[in-house]
Amino acid sequence: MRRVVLVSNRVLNLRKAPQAGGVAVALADVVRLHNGLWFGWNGEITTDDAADVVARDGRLATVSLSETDHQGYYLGYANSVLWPVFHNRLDLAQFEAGFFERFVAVNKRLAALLEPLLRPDDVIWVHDYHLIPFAAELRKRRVQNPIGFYLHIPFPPWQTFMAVPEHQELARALAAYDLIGLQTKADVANLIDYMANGVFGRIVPDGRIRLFDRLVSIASFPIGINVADFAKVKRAGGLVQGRPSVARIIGVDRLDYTKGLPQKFKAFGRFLEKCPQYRRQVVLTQIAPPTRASVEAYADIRQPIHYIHRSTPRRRLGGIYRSSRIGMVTPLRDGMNLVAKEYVAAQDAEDPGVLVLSQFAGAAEELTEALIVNPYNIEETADVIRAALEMPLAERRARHDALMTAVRKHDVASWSQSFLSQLDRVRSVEDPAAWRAPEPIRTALAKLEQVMGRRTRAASRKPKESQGLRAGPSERDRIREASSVK
Ligand code: GDG
Repeated sequence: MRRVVLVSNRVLNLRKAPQAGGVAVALADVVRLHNGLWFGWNGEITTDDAADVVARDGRLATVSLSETDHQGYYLGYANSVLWPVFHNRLDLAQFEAGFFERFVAVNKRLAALLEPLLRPDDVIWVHDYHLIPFAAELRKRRVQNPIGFYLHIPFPPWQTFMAVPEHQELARALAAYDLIGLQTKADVANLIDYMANGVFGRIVPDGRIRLFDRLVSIASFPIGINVADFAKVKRAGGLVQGRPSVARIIGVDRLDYTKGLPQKFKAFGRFLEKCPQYRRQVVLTQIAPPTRASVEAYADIRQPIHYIHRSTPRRRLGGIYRSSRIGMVTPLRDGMNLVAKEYVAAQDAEDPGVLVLSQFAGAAEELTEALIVNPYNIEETADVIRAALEMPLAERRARHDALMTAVRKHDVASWSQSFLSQLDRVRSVEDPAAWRAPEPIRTALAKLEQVMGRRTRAASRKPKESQGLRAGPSERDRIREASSVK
């Protein structure tokens, strides 16, 4: 059986309970499902020499980072440039000299450390924005294996992406992959817009995109959860403020400016103002484990509001979800948001709670039966909290049923399987390194070009009114059509 080599910034110790963080949670599941090797950073910071040693432990191969690498690559380019820009927060991006060079250097070093561990029939699956240049670095080392990339965060509108000084280098790096997977159709549209408008990407007849000298396939693969982990949970007892007569609203978000915590607290406050009869009847419990505390933009977001400012054991989370009347998932921008899916999966189908979901979470594309809100609209969100609390049982059941169908449809197993089989398909078209359109297509294209050439010449001789007509859909529409979700 061929091996799947997962590469991600952070590798978790599989024997320890998973910590907060969507990517790590999902990959821990994938590495258990597939015959896999998981390569990446072990979370430790060491001296330069120690950073060049790969530690093997069963399916894990990990390295540490030096202080300079950690500063420039992780805290710097990945989390102070790419994370804010990809979440539409250009105002928070720190375009500092040296960050990008360090980012590429770390990717180069990691690629060099992985290469000796690779086998000819391995399939390599690289995860997330930290590692965009990883495939290009492997290709420079003549690695020919299929390499796929999955972006866990949103892809921004093309003009936002063009603000990144190194956007062309990033695009070139993306072109080294055979398949790029994104969370949603909206992200696919954004990336294709960027490729068409920003770096002259062109569609080829088989639906891939010719970008620089490579052919790359793009599609959406909405990530999911391990439904069984949450489906059998029991209600949590003894939780802070967990009196049975009190309805709980639950929020679980890494402490991050994209998660919209201030807006959530404001909406909850506004709800209590508007509906005083609910005072002391409803509590908001917010679990907010701290992350990336040394990135500057994260320093300001601790609120003087009561919340659980630490990580909660995963086995307790399910029970907390199940005993909460409302799951409040209101990020300002989110690639997917697994908490929304976990909340749904943990509900009692006979007496389910209600999911309130931001329209800006990727999950909103699938979870259409949630109560969808604009998190910036405090007034509306406050009203939706009330509507959720007062929703009749029959409607709660009907919505939950539909949501559960969606959560089951794209669970973590089908997510990884569909990405990997698409990568196989893409590679089997032909060897992309030596890709040329098949002979019949080349002939057909040549004929089409001749005909179009004749038409254009004829059109330029025709009277004015026919000149504005287009022969067919625009390049952008064609690219979008050919790459829409499989
Ligand atoms: C990125 C993208 C995308 C949270 N607090 C605790 C805890 N968690 C777990 C949750 C969930 C995970 O962490 C968080 O995942 P999210 O998807 O909500 O968000 P990100 O960490 O930002 O993940 C996101 C995801 O990647 C996957 O592609 O959905 O859009 O931003 O599983 O349960 N787990 C424990 N204690 C906590 O206190 N044990």
